[in-house]
Amino acid sequence: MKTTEPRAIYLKDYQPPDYRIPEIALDFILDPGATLVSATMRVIRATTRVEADVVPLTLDGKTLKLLSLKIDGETLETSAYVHDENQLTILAPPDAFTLEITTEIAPAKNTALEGLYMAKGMYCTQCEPEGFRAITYYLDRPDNLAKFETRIEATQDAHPVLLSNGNLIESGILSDGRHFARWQDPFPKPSYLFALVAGDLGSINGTHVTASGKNIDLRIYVEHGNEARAEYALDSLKRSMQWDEEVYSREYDLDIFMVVAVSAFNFGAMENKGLNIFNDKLLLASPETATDDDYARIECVVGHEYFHNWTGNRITCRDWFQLSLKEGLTVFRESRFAGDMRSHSVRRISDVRDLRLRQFGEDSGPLAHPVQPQSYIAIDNFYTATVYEKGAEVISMLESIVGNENFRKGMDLYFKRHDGHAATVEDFLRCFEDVSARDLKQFRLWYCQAGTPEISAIGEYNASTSTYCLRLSQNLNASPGQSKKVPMHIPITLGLIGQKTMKPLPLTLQGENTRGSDDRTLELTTKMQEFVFKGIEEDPVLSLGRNFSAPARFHDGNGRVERAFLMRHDTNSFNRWEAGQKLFFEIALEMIQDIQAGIAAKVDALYLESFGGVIARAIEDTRTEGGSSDDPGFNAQILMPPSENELALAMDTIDPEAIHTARYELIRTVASAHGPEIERLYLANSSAGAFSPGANAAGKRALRNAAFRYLTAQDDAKAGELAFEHYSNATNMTDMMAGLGALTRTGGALERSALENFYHRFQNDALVLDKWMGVQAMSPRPDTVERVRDLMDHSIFSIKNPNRVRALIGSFAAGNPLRFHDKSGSGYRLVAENIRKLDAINPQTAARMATSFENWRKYDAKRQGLMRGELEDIIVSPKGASKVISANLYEIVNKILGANEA
Ligand code: B3K
Ligand code: ZN
Repeated sequence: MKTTEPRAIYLKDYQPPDYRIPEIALDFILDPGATLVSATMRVIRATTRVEADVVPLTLDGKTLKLLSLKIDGETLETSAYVHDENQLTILAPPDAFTLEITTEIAPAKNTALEGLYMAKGMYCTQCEPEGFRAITYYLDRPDNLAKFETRIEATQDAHPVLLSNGNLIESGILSDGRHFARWQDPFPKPSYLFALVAGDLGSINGTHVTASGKNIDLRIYVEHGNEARAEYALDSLKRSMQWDEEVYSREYDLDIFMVVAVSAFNFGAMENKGLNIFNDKLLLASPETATDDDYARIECVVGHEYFHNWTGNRITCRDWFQLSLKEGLTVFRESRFAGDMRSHSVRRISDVRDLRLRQFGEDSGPLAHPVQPQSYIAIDNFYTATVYEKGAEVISMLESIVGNENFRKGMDLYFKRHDGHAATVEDFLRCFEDVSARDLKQFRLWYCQAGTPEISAIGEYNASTSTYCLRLSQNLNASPGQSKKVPMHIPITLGLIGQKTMKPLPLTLQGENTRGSDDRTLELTTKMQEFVFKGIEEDPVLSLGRNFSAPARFHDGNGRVERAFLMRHDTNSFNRWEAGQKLFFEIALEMIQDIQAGIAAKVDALYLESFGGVIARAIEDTRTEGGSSDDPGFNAQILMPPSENELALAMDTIDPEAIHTARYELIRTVASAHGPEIERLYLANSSAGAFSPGANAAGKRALRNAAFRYLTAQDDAKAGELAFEHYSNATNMTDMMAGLGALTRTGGALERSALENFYHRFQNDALVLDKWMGVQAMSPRPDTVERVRDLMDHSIFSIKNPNRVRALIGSFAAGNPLRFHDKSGSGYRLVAENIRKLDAINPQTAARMATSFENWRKYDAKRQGLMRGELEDIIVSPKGASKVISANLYEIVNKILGANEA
């Protein structure tokens, strides 16, 4: 815990360490209240910075109790070192020596869930980014790579399974009846990749034979009784391993790959070498307990953590400012994997929605930062959508600029050149410059400049010369700490569709001799550029920013008629979806204005007509399954309007009530206009038959549930009955949740009955009850805040478990804008109270939750005042003195309150 003004760390201050620790042997004698950790390390003075005769060695620690300290077997005199619980300095160490440190830690008291902690009687670790220092004093920084050996000693009955990184080299029973295991990891790694698990766990096993014929032993450890629910994760793991061999020629390197599910975890999962640790929510699935979204997330997170073995573990980061080097790249790899496993268009749509919702919001507010931040107070706060999702978009742009072939060559070179080292973003980009002979200096700005570029297009068709002149321009607004921006290197993919023929036109630039393709990527590198296409024989409609070719806002200059046209005729499925979304946005924004002016809002006829076309096509696709039709998952996406949170992004002053009213009204109007067709779609996609988690079956469920949303749009008694029937007849969790979701809108006895039924059915299953809490927290009904408060008193809720907190409070804050932003301030109070309570228990989770207030300045004065009041109350006491809060929470709240204050 810190008070105010914790120290910031700057990228520009990076220095390599004065000493290296190439080897460490750890010995854990596990005990909930007093675990003894003996660390024996070989320390060598680095040769690069040896000017002074004597260079002290400073090691990081966090709330540690030092029991003993030896150098080369001799206890060190107290005058030879200084220490507190957060640091240990040996004043005049020799040039090379063995250092033995014994510390005592209390895993059972560790509620922050970093370092070594306990969850349901099981010991486990989370060391990224700086948790290892809560285990022993160490050079806890990613540029120190060491070979680890780990001995674990524990009771046999409560902790029969003892795991760490690498290969098991010895195990046995001790004279007092306890037992031990020794693990050795041959691959040097930074401390953030260390892991230990000790518990009473069941497991499922599998094998993967690599392309070169090596057998890899695969094991997933779970609580006893959950084994069958880990099968999908095991299957996903096998497919990930194969995919990385096929697409990147990367094989796994150890003989065994283990994954452990844990019930209390601060985020999704962690890529520790050979021993991934997963939040159980992202590992366990069965048709009765997991939705299709859960299955899809498990598949891609298992892939993500596995892919880190090369992008993150074999090649790690020099310092935490390079975080996107591993995270952006691994999200990129994960996305491509998920697309290959399921549907590229559906995955692209979901990536873009997520990016706009979380990253664009971040980029336009007080927490905006570049993909490579320049400073931080708590590095935990920089595991953000910008570093991850925008970081992945940057890789995707790099691929389109250098081309697929050079991209693969550049990746090969990166693996070859930097394997076994801690690298930087520059090192990475240099590989692509070297293979492609392209200068990526301007492209590098994507890592340095925060904010979302605006790209505007003005197209002009000249029938007499058969040319189409496209003027593209870019603009990037100032962001905190960056007042002046320079033009970026932006790939812009586009197409032209003939208005008459409704066919794509070949894109040949003036001066080119060969006929161009129907879809091409232009590179915008200056503020404004003109491109003239020749041989354009008819007036076209511009399809700009295909597949969302850059993380930007695209202004294509199209009107509603063109959008409706593209919704139907664009040959790029992403842009067909995008045209529908844009049309919806424009119409909804107009309705919002009417609502604010007290005029009855009317739905545009063109939208209703276009929507009719989409349904007709979806029905047709359902009939012609397997043909050239769109997949059902895509049709589900194109049928669903943007969420209230997405609509909020388009407003200068966000009006949560008007947004809610307009969106519901639009859905109701569409439902009334196309009721019979929507019903046909609902019936044609019934969920009958054996359950499959695959893309097609999941897509059909999504499509049917999209139709179901419209069929229950009136939120009246009839809708309630249909929802209850949908819920009661459901044979899988996806349909059950869709039914429950509708019932939380319609309310009444049927809602109560379904919620009770659900609770009794799953009362012993915390993960499923998280969904039950979440769906209630997202109800638009006026009593939701009270309901959430009641649920906080329910025996299943615990503020110490991040899954429970995210399910209840997180769903409310992020998924219920109507009630979170209730004018009374009751939603704000609820969330702020929990942030304050959480901070004393788990600062990382508290800080993350505080970002719910990030865009407080985009609301009206009253709401701004209420939010600011809650934020101030987190950091200052009524008398004006600073409160004692964590550095994590301080950094976030201070930035949210302070920036843009001018
Ligand atoms: N690398 C971890 C994230 C660690 C977050 C620490 N606050 C999981 C991942 O991105 O794969
Ligand atoms: Zn990652």
